[in-house]
Amino acid sequence: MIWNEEFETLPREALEALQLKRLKALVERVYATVPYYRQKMNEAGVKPDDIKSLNDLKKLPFTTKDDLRENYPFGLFAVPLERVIRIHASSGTTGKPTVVGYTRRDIDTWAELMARTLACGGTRQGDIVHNAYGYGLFTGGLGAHYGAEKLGATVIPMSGGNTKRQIMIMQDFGSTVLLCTPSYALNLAEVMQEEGVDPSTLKLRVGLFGAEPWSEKMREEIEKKLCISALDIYGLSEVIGPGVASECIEGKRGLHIFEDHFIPEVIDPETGEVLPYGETGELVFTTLTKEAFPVIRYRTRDITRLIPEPCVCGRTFIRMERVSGRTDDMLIIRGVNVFPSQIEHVLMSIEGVEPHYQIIVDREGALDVMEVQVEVNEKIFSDEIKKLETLSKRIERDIKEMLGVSCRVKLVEPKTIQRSEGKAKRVIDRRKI
Ligand code: DLL
Repeated sequence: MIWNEEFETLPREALEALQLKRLKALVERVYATVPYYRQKMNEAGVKPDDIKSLNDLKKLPFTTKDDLRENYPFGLFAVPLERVIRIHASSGTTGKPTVVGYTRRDIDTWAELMARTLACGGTRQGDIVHNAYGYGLFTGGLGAHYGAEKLGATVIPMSGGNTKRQIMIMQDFGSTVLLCTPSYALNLAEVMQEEGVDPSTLKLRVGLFGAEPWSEKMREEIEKKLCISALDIYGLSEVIGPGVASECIEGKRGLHIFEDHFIPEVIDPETGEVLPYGETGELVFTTLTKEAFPVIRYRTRDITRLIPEPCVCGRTFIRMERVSGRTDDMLIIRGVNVFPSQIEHVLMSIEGVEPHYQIIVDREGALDVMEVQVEVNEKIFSDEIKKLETLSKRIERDIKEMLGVSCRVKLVEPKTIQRSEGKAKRVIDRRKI
């Protein structure tokens, strides 16, 4: 179902005209109201008047996480604080969080975008939306909540954690749509099994999962274990939260970016050069309608590519491929670039290996060493030692073949790797460089 037929199916020409009009207004407003942006534009020698076509976007300087840090907490707000009715923040791995603000209109826009996202996944009025994204400073919980209400569905504001209770509520209230991170969806499936709850007896039909990278194999796993359709939804606090892009139930391939509100670009992360459609690089966003916290050419560090071909669902918005990782997730092991998603891909194609793993990187002398700890199922774990050894050797060989880097594989007992209630932590880097 398309929530906003008028905008989501705009012919490209009309869409681009709308984007240009909004872009010009944005640049003018930001130049006038945010000293930091004004200074950066002056340094780059570009004035609001220089934006005459969408192509001129690339004249504008990028905004990075460091720019946000330098202006912590409210320095990049484009409206006085009295007009900000909500604050969210995302926790970084180090130091201070990234802080974002919303005016009343921003909250309305966000609800509209999340209503679109839910509808994209086939949610409609009458659905019982089980929202297990965390409520709080994280944008997942409240973002999805307002969208579900706007759509007219019945929302259960579960938040994360307390997994057994989540399952009881799902059974008793008849939840039909599940919202949470993909790693938490697997956690739910596992606890259901432990508790003897057969997922096919639940009313769950579809899950909208995001906030962390996951793979096609993991989608299959979740679909099988929870007896639902699993769709990918994407967003980040700096741009608005969830509601930036989402997969549709009809196409289930690539996430539609809500281009009437955000302009995407994919750049070469080394040179900053804009790449043609189809090429893989770092995703960059410009927000077109946000009032309190607009961003210009924000470098997300997420790696993907844009898919311009039309989709069966009828939406005219461009799609992005599922995010395969982050430029800053990339591990450099003895000079070889390694993404956790590549390791996940190898693991998931091996029978008996569970989708629970952790990558531990350390340094022995001058040498990087990588250990992959991975759970195997009960059946394999009770096999004789020799079989387990053969299996770990096989995984080591497959990883070496795929990534060109050797690692140690440690098979661990079922349920020993810590389960996530939100974003899973896949990598522990103990090197002190
Ligand atoms: O994670 C917003 C969100 C909430 C998205 C709920 C989807 C569902 P942040 O905490 O600011 O915001 O983290 C943003 O998470 O830059 C990506 O690296 C990652 N991420 C988000 N969605 C996906 C996804 C929310 N579908 C960061 N696939 C982003 C891969 C994702 N990574």
